[in-house]
Amino acid sequence: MTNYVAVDIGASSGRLMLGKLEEGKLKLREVHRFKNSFTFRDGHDRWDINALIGEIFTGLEKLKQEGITECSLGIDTWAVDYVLIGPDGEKLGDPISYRDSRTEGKIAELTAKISKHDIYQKTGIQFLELNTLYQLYAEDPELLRQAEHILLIPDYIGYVLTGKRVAEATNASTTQLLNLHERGFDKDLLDFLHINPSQFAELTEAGTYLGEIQSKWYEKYDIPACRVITVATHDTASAVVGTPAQGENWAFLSSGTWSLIGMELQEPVCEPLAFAENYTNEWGAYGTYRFLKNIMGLWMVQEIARNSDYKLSFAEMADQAGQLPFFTQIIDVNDPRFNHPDQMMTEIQNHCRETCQEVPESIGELTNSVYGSLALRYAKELEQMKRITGRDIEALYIVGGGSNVEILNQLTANLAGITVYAGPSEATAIGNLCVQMIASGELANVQEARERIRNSFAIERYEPQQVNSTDMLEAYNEFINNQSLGRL
Ligand code: LFR
Repeated sequence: MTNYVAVDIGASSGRLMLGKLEEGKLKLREVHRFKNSFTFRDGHDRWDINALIGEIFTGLEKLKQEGITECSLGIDTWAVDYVLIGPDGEKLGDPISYRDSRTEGKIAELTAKISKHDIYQKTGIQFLELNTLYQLYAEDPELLRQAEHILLIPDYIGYVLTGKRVAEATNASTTQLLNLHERGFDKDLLDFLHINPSQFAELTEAGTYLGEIQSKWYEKYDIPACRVITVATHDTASAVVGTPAQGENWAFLSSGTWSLIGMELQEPVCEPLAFAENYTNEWGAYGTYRFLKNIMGLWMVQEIARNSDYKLSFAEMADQAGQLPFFTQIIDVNDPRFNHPDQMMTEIQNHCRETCQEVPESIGELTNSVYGSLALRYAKELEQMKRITGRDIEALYIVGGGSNVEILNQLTANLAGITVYAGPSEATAIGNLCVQMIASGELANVQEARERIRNSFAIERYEPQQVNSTDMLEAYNEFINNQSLGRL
């Protein structure tokens, strides 16, 4: 029986999960978990990539100690960030985080030279300052010139482990540098950035064999023999594979540091309405598209926790938030002011003050204001997606760590007026494992994978309770429109 290992690293934590298929059921066990965060070094907010790779080896050593001598291994992480590699094959510096301030104002600057419309027609990708396109635009030109290779984070980790370089497609699409129609890196955009196409590795589909871990690592660490598979290396792409959806008319919400709400489509949707509403068409595993929007997500709650020195656990925060009436405040969660404020609590309070709302003071009140506003935003985007795609949405599948927040699941069901299914919370790692299982032939395809997930993990169901959601959504839309007008 094959041992499958998912390395899944998000912006706030990483883990190694061991997965197996036993009597038709997926069995999952956490082997190692570690924290992740960026710190300000050498003028930028940077990830400590060597430390993350060290954690992978620690996890693999634990497996070996348990007696596991062989495994299949897949790596997924957050998207858009990259590592520059010099001629000697070594990184030119620690990768800069997408929350670094270097890209502020860069969309406006760049799109004054190439129109937004042209970029969207080529790429179908939403305009977010964190996209690799704007990061590379803001990059030190000398470093970029020295760089022989540019690898996104999971591709870089795969390269360190195996010595093989690829540009996995689900993650590469988030760069906003892929041409949807030619299904490759867009020559004009690369030219514009003074990047030679050879600096990027070959575009590779999820589910491809990458290589074995290089022998030098076995000399240093006592780890199992690992066969590395290039999975859907973008964590959100893996989360969608790991979504236990059934039938046709469903949407997903991958809920973690970010809330990614969207639909799995067979064709991209780049029509004017999608462009106007800044919807994205990220590439999914097996030729699908993730038609979605980024919503600020639990980052705001994570930051409230950090600002309050982790006085309450996330469960306690949710509990206190749930005891208060919702919608006392409405926050425009996608206001860029919440991207990376010095102090999230103060930023939320200032936003409420400036919009003449009652100012939330306690941790419970602040968390309550975020949850209510997230649920409103989810409901709004579900309506938008129906309008843009012309398709119905009958159920929402919430996966990821945020699917454990019961009150948020119920609020979302109430406001959207549809059934919400919540779980599994480890959908990303599960999606990572399933792509490996499909590659090895143990699972036939994504449909079978999703059926197994449904039969293997507890999934909670939330039916909408009677609320006057139409009035609430109208008030919300008016508030958001006023806010964005104010920002123009
Ligand atoms: C989620 C995620 C999102 C991406 C953001 C930045 O972890 O990968 O999909 O937009 O992080 O990389």
